[in-house]
Amino acid sequence: MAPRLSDLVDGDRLWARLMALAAFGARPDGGVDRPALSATEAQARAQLIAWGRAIGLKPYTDQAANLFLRLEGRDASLPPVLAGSHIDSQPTGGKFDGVYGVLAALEVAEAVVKRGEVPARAIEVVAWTNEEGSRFAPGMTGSDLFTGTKTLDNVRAIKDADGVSVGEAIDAILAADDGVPLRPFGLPLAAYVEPHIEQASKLEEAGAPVGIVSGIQGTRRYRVTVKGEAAHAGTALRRDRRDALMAAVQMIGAMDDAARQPEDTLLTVGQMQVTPNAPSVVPEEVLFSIDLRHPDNGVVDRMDAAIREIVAARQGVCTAQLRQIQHSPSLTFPEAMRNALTEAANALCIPCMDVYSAAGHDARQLHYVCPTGMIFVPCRGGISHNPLEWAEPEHLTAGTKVLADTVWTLATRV
Ligand code: HGY
Ligand code: MN
Ligand code: MN
Repeated sequence: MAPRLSDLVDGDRLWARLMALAAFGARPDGGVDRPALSATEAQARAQLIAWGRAIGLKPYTDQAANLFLRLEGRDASLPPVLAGSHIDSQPTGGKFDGVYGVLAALEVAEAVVKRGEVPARAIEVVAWTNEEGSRFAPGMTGSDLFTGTKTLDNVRAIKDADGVSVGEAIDAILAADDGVPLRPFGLPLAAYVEPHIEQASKLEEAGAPVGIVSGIQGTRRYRVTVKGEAAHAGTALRRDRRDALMAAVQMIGAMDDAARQPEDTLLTVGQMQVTPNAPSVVPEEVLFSIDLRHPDNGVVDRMDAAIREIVAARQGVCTAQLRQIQHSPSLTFPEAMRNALTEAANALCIPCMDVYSAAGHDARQLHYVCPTGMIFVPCRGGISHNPLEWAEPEHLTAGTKVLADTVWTLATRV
């Protein structure tokens, strides 16, 4: 009897590649800073392409610079099975967020090649562009463009803090590619599976090496611009001031209070730009971000109304503009996909449990175009978006084994 595909998963090779990819954008504290569409990401992309080509995978890309590594199946007319995640990181990122999913998928492809049996469907490894949204906001623009939820013009116009547009950055990445053909967006898919670290501590607390993800919580993201007037900190009387930062602080305080009651909604103001940002000048303009999340769409929508009301009511003598840049309702992955993943784990006698994703992932977009599922593995203390992010090799291997047997089942089913 042919070995199970998972028997050919090589955890040491997976770990070695994880550590090798972590070198691109390595921080002195052990973390990773690999901004989307940056030179360091381009180097990591080239390394992925080289690994893929060495095992017979054919690279493809698209106008979003998403990277696909394709292992042909017996029937090229059948939609492929896709697996992967992203390789861009937060500025204070870790070695595993995103990259684990891409390299687990690559490991599965290599196991298929070693097995020597060609499945009916092609299997493709994917690294989505700009999942994190830290350099270019909002994130997930690669999977948004692939699935048609955003238009290329709008995405290309997004700029980073230095005024570089997504369009310029994509063009530079594509120009640096060596013989990687472009494909249109929207390739029909048989299924998509995304392995990822949990970025919370439910699996670790339960002692489960693998989580079968039931769904992803909903989110709305905003940018608020408050405009006032620059003035002298020593001579401008308070009654004459139009202080944009004080108005913003009032708004954020009121939003924080509103988010605590009645349900504790996750509200994060992670980014703030003050102009002119000079100690002795009354701030004339403030731009701040809002990241709002909750599993219940009704709670997110009620907070949306509260935020809009607070911005309007707390402008004072300033003016304020709120712009929603993302709205993704909470979702539940299909039962059939979750069952397939659970059956693969059970057949391997790998303990698994259902787990909900509080973090966002590209699987959110793929869910609306093909049967989609996610596999989580524990990360130490649930720490992520932090250089201390860590995952145990045996858990990463276990998740990859579950991915392998699930992908094989999906790729041999026609
Ligand atoms: O923010 C998120 O949920 C994802 O980790 N980028
Ligand atoms: Mn991620
Ligand atoms: Mn992340």
